[in-house]
Amino acid sequence: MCMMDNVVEAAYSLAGERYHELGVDTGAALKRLADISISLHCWQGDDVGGFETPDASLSCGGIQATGNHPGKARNVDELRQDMLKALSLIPGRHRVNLHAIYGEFGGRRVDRDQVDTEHFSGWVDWAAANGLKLDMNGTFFSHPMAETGYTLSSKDAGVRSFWIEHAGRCRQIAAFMGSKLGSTAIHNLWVPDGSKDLPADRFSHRRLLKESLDTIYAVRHSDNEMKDAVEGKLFGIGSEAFVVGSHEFYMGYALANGKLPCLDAGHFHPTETVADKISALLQFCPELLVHVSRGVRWDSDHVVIQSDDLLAAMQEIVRADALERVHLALDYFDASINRIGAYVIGMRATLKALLAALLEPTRQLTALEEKNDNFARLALMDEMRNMPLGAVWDYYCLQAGVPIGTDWLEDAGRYESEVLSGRG
Ligand code: RNT
Ligand code: ZN
Repeated sequence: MCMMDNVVEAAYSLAGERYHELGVDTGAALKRLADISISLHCWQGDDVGGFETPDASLSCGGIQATGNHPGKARNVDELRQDMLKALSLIPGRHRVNLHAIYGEFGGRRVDRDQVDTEHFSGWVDWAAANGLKLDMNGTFFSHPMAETGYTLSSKDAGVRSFWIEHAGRCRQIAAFMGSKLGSTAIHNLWVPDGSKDLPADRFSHRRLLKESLDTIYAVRHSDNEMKDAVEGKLFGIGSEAFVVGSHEFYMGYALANGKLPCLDAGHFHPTETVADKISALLQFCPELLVHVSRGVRWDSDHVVIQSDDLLAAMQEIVRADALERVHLALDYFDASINRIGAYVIGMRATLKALLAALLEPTRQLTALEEKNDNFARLALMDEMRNMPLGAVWDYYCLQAGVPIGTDWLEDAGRYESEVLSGRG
């Protein structure tokens, strides 16, 4: 044991006493934290380009990665290597979230209506070999059939049926992942459909989207293999005036059809937060998917940090005793910084926010509230910000065998100079 380890253990023990005074058991909190798996999004590793063709890149469709930091993954092997590097700097056992454009197509052009389980069997083997589970997303953007701005809600029946076929195949792939890896895969559906300027006919597009979804979900899969989530949005790039799949649309659809609403933290009006929506939706649906992201002005996909919004969302999940019911998946893409760094910042921030929530004296806060002692409730909430969370987190990292504190920066920097900088 090195001296640093002693310091971390001593700090943890003192921190434990501070939390104990408030009736919080740090050991129990760390046990609960270790049980939480977050889905790591593959698309941060290559700026949402995918590997369909050698020159694949993110093109129009409501989302955009900005920046040209060198070293992005150029193929599946590099992406896997990068994600494993990132995961080696993050405590816990996690999942990997894939998109249809990340299949292994063997250099052939495989269109979206042809994508199949065989293109993902390599991912399944890789996940199994590395103790990971997988989740899946259909890719309804960066494609000529999405160029009008409409996919599943297009007025063109041919366009709709192309994307319905795609969705069906991606759900099948999710079921394949879930059954092979013995852990339900979430298939999340997000389509970019909408328009830049005022539409004359919102109703028909929404009716068509609903019909397409009904057709897609008429095919049933076992819950043990896969579950469906649907993700709404307020606006996107090129869909500023109208998004067909708005929050209300998908909330209605999910509740009426037993699907998981997916709340993306960056997809609401700036003064709205997903935190407040969690306990509302959990009254009506058994499970939710949260896309952990960070909105900055018009961008909904900045790297996640320990913002107030993130902490509030994690507190809501813990306070509602809903860790089993809320699935967490990161969703952001920043092409302007070291991409492994981006992964690790977001994962560690989310875990730290969860830990802060797990270390909250929720029972005391509720008791104060029930006594109408709202001054004390507010004071205790604010004092919690200065509790030695970092000491508990460092100890967790020590136990998990991952770098403590800022030690991982050196590691990520070395990977950048030794591996990433060699990429053209
Ligand atoms: C887009 C949605 C969606 C995507 C990913 C790549 O606004 O948030 O979740 O970010 O599917
Ligand atoms: Zn999202």
